[in-house]
Formats: sequence, structure tokens, C-alpha cells
Amino acid sequence: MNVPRRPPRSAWRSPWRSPLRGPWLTSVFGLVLLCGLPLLFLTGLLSYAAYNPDLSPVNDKTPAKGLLGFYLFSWPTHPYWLYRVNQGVHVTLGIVLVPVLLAKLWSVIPKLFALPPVRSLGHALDRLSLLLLVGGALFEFLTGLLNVQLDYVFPGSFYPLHFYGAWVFFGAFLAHVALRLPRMLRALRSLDLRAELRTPTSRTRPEPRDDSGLVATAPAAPTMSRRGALGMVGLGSLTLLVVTAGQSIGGPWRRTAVLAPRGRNPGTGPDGFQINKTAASVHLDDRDLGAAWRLTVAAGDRHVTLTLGELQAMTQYRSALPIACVEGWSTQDQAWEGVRLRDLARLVGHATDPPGVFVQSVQRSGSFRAVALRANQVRDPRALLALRVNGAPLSLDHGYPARVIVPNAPGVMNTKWVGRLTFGATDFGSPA
Ligand SMILES: Nc1nc2c(c(=O)[nH]1)N[C@H]1C(S)=C(S)[C@@H](COP(=O)(O)O)O[C@H]1N2
Ligand SMILES: [Mo]
Repeated sequence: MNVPRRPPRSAWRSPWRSPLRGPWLTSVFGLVLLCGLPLLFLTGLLSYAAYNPDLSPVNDKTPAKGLLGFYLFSWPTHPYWLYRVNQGVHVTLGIVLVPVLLAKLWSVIPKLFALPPVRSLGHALDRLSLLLLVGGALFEFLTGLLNVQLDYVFPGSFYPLHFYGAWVFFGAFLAHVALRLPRMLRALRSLDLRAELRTPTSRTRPEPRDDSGLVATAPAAPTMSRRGALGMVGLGSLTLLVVTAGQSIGGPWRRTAVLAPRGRNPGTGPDGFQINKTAASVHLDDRDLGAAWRLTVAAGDRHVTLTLGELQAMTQYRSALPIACVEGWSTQDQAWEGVRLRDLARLVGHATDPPGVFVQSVQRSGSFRAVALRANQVRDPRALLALRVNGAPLSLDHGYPARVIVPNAPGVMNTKWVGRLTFGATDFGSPA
């Protein structure tokens, strides 16, 4: 007598029934990430190097980095726009890849929840690398997005989280690529992209069953074609590009960056460009920045004290430079005017080849009020202690009476409300 065969257990228990899932679709998303994630990692590493973390404990948010700092090099001052472009690419690409990352995760969901969780030692290692990969990806995207969107959500701690997370994630990514690349290339050849882009929902069939575990055992009827799925993800990425890229292009495009809300309306006039921290937010007012303000310039046991009038009496130079923040926003070139850093070094005995400088703001609390600059940054003739911008004295919020502006440096190095410059020091009071 014939006993009716029950479908295999996994078939009727699996809640993942989309007929679109399969190695080909996963591989298409995978290919995009394979191109995008290394660029994201590389621009991240460069961004990290640009802080000159090896120069000073003040610049170094990840003192335990050890070997992970192996590639650090002295960040150049040429070309002056490199950091701006690097950071714009890093942040914009990170945001644009979000839909692709989510689509890729969606496409492999049956694998992530496959039972039994561990079948063998090899399988256990594979799953562990997937855990680091998926966890690492979500962690990196989340910390990055929170930092960009909500600003100082992680006071001081964003850097170590994002930095160490990046290494864990990229290690898992490399292992994953090594393990899956041949399978991915095979899967990409299994369907023809152009044919898929012409296939409507009605003619959409599941990919052939294989051992990948991605194809549904009991697929539901399609509600969308692969073309539709790819289009939806592509459109999602394109939309994100359109509503964020403006923050890195700056100028009038700043307004189009509706996803980067802060600084969208910087106003007009000479100081009509983005401000991250106002003077009031760090409790600075006329008592600190008015007539009583002095600049101390020091080197070794020499020091001079200058009033604003005395600074204005020194030779003034112009530099057209942008502010480019780690968060991805940047301004177009602004016309800064002020005293060359190397001229200030000369006042305290460094007539030629000045060393680096430790810059301190009169700001009394909060992060980013001190930074060490490398000798190449001091020596660059475009590096200024700026007193004016776009033809007018600095506004209080842009750093009146004096701020640092250095070519190709992260915004965080352009210290506002400067009170002290110590040449040849890299830390509070410590010589180089
Ligand atoms: N004293 C002081 N200087 C500072 C900061 C700060 O918080 N305090 N923020 C830095 C950061 S992170 C950036 S991006 C720029 C922003 O400059 P802006 O507000 O003039 O655009 O200033 C830098 N200089
Ligand atoms: Mo910044």
C-alpha cells in the first residue's frame, strides 16, 4: 500500500518562501558590496591617519591600537581637498550602501536562522565568521550613521568603537570573500543579468534548487520580479545619494541634503557656512573672547603674549580652504585671512624649519578643544591662525578672535577660539 509522502520537515516549516531568493540574487548584491566595502574600509583608514594619531595622546582616541596602526604615515597637506573628498566618499558611500546591505541580509536570511545551528566543526567556524560579518556590518553602519546623524551621541567613544569594529568586520569580510568567491562567481554566471532585467513578475521563476540553502523549498508565487527587487534597492540607494551628497559638496547643494539636518541653513554673509558648536554651547562669551583675550605663543621656555591688535599688525595672508568634518559634511573653499603659523613660530625662536605645534582653545570643557599639528602642517604657507573669513572678522561661532585653518586637515584640527600655541610640544605641557 502506498503511504502518501510527507514533504521533508524543513520544507513545510520554513517561513522563508520568497521565490526571488537564490544564489544569483545574493551574488548580485554581494558583488556590489565586494566593490563598495573595500573602498569604505580604505577611506576609513585614511580618515583615521589624517588625525595624526601617532603624534599626540590628544589626537589618539584609540591608544590601545597596537599593530592596527601599522600603516599610519604623516598625513600630507597636499592636495588641500583630499581629506574633504575622502570623507565625503566614506560617509556618502556608507549611507548609499545601506539598502544593498539590507537586501543582501534579506536574501540570506534562511541561512542565518538555519537549524540545527551547528552541524560540524567546519560549519561552526563558518557560522562564527558569519556572526562576526553580519554583526560587524550592522555595528559599523549603525555607529557611523549615529555619529553622522546625531552628532555627539558617543562623546569621545565613537572613534574606538568604529575603529576596532572596522577591523573585526573587515577581517570577517575577507574570510567570507575567500570562502564564498568561487561560489559567487559561479552563481553570477547562472542567470543573465540583461535577461533578468527584461523578466516581469508573471514570468519570474525560482532559481534552481541547489545546496546553497538559499532557494525556498516551497516557494510562494512571486509578487515582484528580480528586476523589481534590484530596481527597488537601486532606487533606495539613489534616493539616499541625492539627499546626502549635498552635505559634502557644500555651497547651495547643502540644502538638498535633507538627511543631514544639522547645518542645512547656515545663513548668508561672510560666516554663512556650517557651525557644529556655537560659542554659547561651550559657555564662551565676551569675558573670554573680548578685550581681555590674549594669545600665548610658546616654545621651550620662551613665550610671548599677543593682543588681537598685535596679531592684526603682523603680515596677513590669504588661504582659500574648506572645513571638512569627519561627519562627512564640508564647506566649499572659504577665504581665510590671518597670520601664518610659521610666522608665529618665528616669534619664539623657530626662524627656519619650525616643529609641530600644540594648539589649545580657551574653551574650558568638552572635546576637540586641543590638538597637535605635525611640522608639515605648521610649515605649509597656507596654514593660518585666521582672524577673518570672507572679508569680515570671524564670527563668535566660527572661532573669534582667532582659529587655526590647515590645508587637507580634518575639521577637528581647525581649533576655534585659540588661546595658546606651544611649538615643539605634542601634549599639555610636554615637549615633542
Ligand atoms: N575649540 C573648538 N574648536 C573646534 C571644535 C570644538 O568643538 N571646539 N570643533 C571642531 C570641529 S569637529 C569642526 S568640524 C570645526 C567646525 O568649524 P565651524 O563650526 O567653524 O564650521 O571646528 C573644529 N574646531
Ligand atoms: Mo568635526
